[in-house]
Amino acid sequence: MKTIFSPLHAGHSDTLELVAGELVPGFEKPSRAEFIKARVESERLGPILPPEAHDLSAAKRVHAADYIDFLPTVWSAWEAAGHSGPALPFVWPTRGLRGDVRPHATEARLGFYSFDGGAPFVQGTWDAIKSSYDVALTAAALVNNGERAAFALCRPPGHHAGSAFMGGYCYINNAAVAAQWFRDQGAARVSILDVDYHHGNGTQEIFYARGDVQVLNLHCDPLTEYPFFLGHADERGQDAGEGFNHNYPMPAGTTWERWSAALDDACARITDYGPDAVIVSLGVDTFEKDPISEFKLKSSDYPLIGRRIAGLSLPTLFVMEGGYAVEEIGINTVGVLTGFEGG
Ligand code: SP5
Ligand code: ZN
Repeated sequence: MKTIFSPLHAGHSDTLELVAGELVPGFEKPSRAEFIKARVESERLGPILPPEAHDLSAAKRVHAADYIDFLPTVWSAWEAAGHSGPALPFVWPTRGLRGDVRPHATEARLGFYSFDGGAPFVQGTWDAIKSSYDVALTAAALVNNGERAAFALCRPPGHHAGSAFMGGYCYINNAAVAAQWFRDQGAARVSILDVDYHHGNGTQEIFYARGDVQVLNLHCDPLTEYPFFLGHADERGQDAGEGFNHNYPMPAGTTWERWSAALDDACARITDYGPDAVIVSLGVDTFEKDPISEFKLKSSDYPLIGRRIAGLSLPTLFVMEGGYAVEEIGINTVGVLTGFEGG
């Protein structure tokens, strides 16, 4: 299959994130994408192509326009306010505060448009976000034009970004953008299968009241794991979306046996739903050696994921999400893709 990749991801580098009382170097770093790209090449998965530039209208189909318009302004406003290090929020409009009045100060807007201190901005961040969006839409077009599958090597990832907020290394929700774009191209139904270790809270929020995009999430139980405040099994969708959201929270220590049973169940639901296309939010932070995660999948498990997804026999767009064991991220990610092609 073809891979879409942009070198502009690399400008989103030398970040910091706020984790449990500490500012630490960002786990979501450029070498992630470079290791994946190198493995795509060494495994001869297929051609690696650059993205085509898109305007932001497709982003505004799933995100608030004011949120999308804010993102390109952050770094210059942050610099103009006298800062030189990464831009991060530190105040949020939680319950009891006004979430309906947009503040003027950049440091306040960062909190207004985020849910955590895990989506930093440096000088190259906007160009990386935009390139990641272009990568997703370019890969989606390949699938829409008849390719059985395509790989959007997105960086930064997207699944924690909601309609009007960033967080968890995510800014624009690439998978959600692609799902809406498929709908706008005429797909009647689209399924999003999120296999990242963390719950895709942004994707769930965006489609929660809709029946035309089914969302299935396999992840660590939010009672004990980030993003903590969404992703429970009783979240089934609302209104027209009732019954079209499915969460599979699993405990720390989960291995292939339990995880693959959830995958089988999710795949059966996709088949029942009968979508025109499936989008895989492909995180490999389920890996046993992932530095921030607690699942225990092995490298040999990843091709089996691809094979199971291939069994759906649907046009399939893979969108890169998380995975922080940098040495093995290429092996595991491309393992899913070669497993898909072999299956
Ligand atoms: C796309 C994606 O995978 N985003 C994940 C964001 C996770 N942010 C919280 C990181 C918490 C790190 N905790 C370290 C615990 C080490 N045992
Ligand atoms: Zn993750």
